[in-house]
Amino acid sequence: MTQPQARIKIAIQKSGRLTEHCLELLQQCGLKYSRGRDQLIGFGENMPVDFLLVRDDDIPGLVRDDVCDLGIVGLNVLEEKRLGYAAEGINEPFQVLQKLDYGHCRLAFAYPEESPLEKAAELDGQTIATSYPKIVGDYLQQNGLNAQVVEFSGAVEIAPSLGRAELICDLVSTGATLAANRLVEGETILDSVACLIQTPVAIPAEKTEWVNRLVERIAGVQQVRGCKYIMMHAPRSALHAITELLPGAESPTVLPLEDADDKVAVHVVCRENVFWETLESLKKAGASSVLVIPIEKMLA
Ligand code: PRT
Ligand code: ZN
Repeated sequence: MTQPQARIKIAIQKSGRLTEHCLELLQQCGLKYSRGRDQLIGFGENMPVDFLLVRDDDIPGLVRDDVCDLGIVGLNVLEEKRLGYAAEGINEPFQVLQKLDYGHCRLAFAYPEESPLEKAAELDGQTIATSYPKIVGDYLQQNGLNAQVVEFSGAVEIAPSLGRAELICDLVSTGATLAANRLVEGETILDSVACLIQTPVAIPAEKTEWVNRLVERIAGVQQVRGCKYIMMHAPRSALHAITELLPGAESPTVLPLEDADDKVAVHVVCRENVFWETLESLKKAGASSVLVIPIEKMLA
């Protein structure tokens, strides 16, 4: 039986934009779990892996302090915390193992529609409201800009209308929140995505096997999620053009078609997602009966 101290702990967001994605990822790694009565811990039933459900802001600290071996958190939160640690002289507080395929957003400046400001170079002397004062402060310093930063812990987008700031720097994904507040998006200073992080402390021997297995499974799930199996019919003469159109395609399997000398069936694994635009281009290039099929598991 696994000793209690050999169980792996992974910190994930308790309730927010990353939660469902993180739980789904762990399930796809084969983890079956039950939730504690307080709902703050998920106990792995078939692997020595438990997860802690916490606020996303607490995840970097839990991993840095080795309370958890692994964590999943947005790069925006990580970067803000990393700058905080760096200011205290603590370098490399966590290892970023992998960027995941969810939680995409960008940290960008935004200006009121009627503002004469248009680009970051015009920020001197302005006041910027943000929940990410360290990232914004670092950007200003790197670019030799002399603006003031005011920290807002939420509802940053209303700061200009409250007269607290001339502009904001906040996370954007669709842009709907900015538009609803009559703000115009400016320069992006950080492209963010959920990241898998690991404690800076050496993993004890009794845990390494399962930490490595979990990390490998996460990588495997990520790899396969972006992949698609594509099948189509194509004129033999268009084969080259069609292969060029497929994102991240490996050498295709080309099969003859019964009663058609000039046409073949093409099967190919694409290592990137395939969008409608690509299908339309394939059709234009002569392909027909195009099928895009998700891949469940792949062993390289
Ligand atoms: O309670 P807890 O502290 O854990 O949660 P939280 O409220 O701090 O975080 P949460 O759940 O809102 O977001 C978790 C993480 O998701 C963030 O740290 C980002 O890494 C990522 N993420 C992705 C986003 C967004 N997209 C996003 N759009 N986080 C926040 N937003 C907000 C943004 O701040 C703005 O208010 O959504 C609004 C803008 O969205 P659009 O679609 O209108 O542009
Ligand atoms: Zn938070």
